Amino acid sequence: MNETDIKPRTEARPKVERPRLHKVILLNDDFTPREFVVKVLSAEFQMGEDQAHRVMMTAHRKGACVVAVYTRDVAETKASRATEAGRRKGYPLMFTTEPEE
Ligand code: TYC
Repeated sequence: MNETDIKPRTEARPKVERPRLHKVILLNDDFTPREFVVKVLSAEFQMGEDQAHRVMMTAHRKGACVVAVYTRDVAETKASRATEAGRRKGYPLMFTTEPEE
């Protein structure tokens, strides 16, 4: 076989797909103080104060706001940690996750 011959592929090459990303969603409630929501968003989602404030206000006005997207494990861990931070203070603050389309 010289250099120009093409060697047929012998190994199977299964189609790989990128893992689906999952959204972390912040839900509004009537009790959690706004400043506390901003603090949790900054701490858990590495957001600047301004962006955290915009996300909080969007959830406050519309009922919910997408915070960020991650692989499923990371999204679920961050949503649990952020929800737990509110629960420790006795607030009903809630973060959920759902797969992107
Ligand atoms: N609605 C809350 C209040 O008026 C503030 C708030 C905003 C709570 C966003 C949750 O996801 C939230 N104190």
